[in-house]
Amino acid sequence: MTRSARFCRTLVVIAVSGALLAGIPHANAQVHVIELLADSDSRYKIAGERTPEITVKAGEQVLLRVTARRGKTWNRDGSIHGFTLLRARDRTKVEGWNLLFKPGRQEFQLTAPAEPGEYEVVCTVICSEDHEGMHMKFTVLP
Ligand SMILES: [Cu+2]
Repeated sequence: MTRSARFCRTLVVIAVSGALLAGIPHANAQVHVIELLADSDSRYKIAGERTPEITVKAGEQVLLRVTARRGKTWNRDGSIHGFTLLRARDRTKVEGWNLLFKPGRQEFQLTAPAEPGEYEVVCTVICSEDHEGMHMKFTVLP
C-alpha cells in the first residue's frame, strides 16, 4: 500500500469512528422524563407528590410531559396555563423555559439549566382567581 493510500484509509477510519462516537451520546443519552398535570384548580400536580416539586441535574435533557386542564379563564391564543422558570435569587427568567400549555397532552424537550441552585416555576396565564398560587419549587443539582 502506498503511503497516501494508507493515509487515506486512516482518514476514513477516523471519520467513521468520529461519526459513531458522535452518535453514541445521543443514543444513550438519559432523558429525564417528568409527568406534570397543570390542573383546572390552578395547581401543578405530580403523581405521588403531596407538594409537587421538580429536581433535575444541571444540563441534563428533560422531557416534560404535560396534561393541562382548563381553569376558569385563559389566554386569547388558547393557552390555559403557563410554565416559566425563574431563578429564585433574582426572579429572572431562564431562557428556553417559558412555556404555554394548550388543553390536553403535550410534550416539551428541554435542557436543564447549567447553573445548580434553587428555581421556581410560575404560571404566566391568568387561569383563575387562584392563579397566584400556581407555582412550584424547582431544584437544579450539580
Ligand atoms: Cu395556571
